[in-house]
Amino acid sequence: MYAQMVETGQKSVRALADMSSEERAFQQRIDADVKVEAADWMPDAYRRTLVRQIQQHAHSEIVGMLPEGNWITRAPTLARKAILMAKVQDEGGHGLYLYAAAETLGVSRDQLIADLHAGKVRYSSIFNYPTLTWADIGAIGWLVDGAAIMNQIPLCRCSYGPYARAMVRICKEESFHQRQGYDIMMKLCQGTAEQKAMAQDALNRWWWPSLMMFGPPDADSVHSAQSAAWKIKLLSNDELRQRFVDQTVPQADYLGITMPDPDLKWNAGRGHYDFGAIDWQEFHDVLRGNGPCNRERLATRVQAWEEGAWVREAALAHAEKRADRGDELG
Ligand code: BYC
Repeated sequence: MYAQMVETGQKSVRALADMSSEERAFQQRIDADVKVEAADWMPDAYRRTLVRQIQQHAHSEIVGMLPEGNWITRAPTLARKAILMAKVQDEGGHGLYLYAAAETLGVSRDQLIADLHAGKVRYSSIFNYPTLTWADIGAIGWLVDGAAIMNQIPLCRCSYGPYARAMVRICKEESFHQRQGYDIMMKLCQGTAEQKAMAQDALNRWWWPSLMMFGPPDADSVHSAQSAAWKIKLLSNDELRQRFVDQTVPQADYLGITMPDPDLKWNAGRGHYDFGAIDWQEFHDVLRGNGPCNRERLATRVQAWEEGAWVREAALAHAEKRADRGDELG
């Protein structure tokens, strides 16, 4: 699939013969699976692509804390509350690893955050949907973290060393997140008819947005061909989406709930599930800022940043004091 993507993307991916000697040497190292490190020479466009993708990813983790964070005070038991708090804190940690990975490319974290708050850069579409019931917390862990793992496992092998290494730890934590979500869904599905209906309702609302997380269809994906040539993307948007559907449908069967898709059926010839058409208009509306919660999410982040100013100032003052005293940092 990777080779096919590079081939079909020939329009946007230049042949080795058309490259400068530096670019050619860079591409040959990528082709030989040598990791690119922060201090290595890299084409400006490779650097820009990584800054774009890694910061979008970092922002997604931080904004992604909000829909679930809303349920920490309403978790049904002490154990569920402790688990959810740990999960949401993990997402904050993922954001920090990813901002650190982006910083190795010569951008400052303050600038990345300023760009997010100014609405100049994206975060994942999925976090612009509301969490209406406790079952949504189960559905997010099961579906959203499940989709995230599917997308992120290949990123552990991507060509940029600092990003790939950050992803290894993130993926381990995402596995726990997915399991905790599925566990919530299992409890609800084994509970009363009303609880099972809550689980089905959450699946109905989160299924299609989860499929959109993988990005536009390959044919409309502007960055895929070049990112595949640079081995930032090892599997295509559609390929990952299909794998996610194939993995998740049997899990829904086990729960005894159904995807909200009348066209979903096993295709023995393809060895995959066929599924219905995704509403790409909805995806583009969300990307343009018109999803159900876009404004609320951004406003909450900006408010948290402003209210946290004193913490950053105190931390800086403390670090300066220690530096003046000649203390070792760390
Ligand atoms: N949402 O050419 P394409 C998590 C944009 S956090 C918004 O295919 P690319 C979690 C795309 O940016 C999970 N925008 O792009 C956290 C591009 O626009 P720009 C986040 C999207 O980059 C807390 C345009 O559409 N994961 O798991 O080759 C709690 C064209 O797309 C989306 C990552 O960020 C979207 N869904 O491929 C729980 C993974 N899809 O930038 C869970 C890392 C596409 O030209 N990122 N766009 O303005 C990637 O793997 C890739 O960036 C994507 C898109 C597959 C998402």
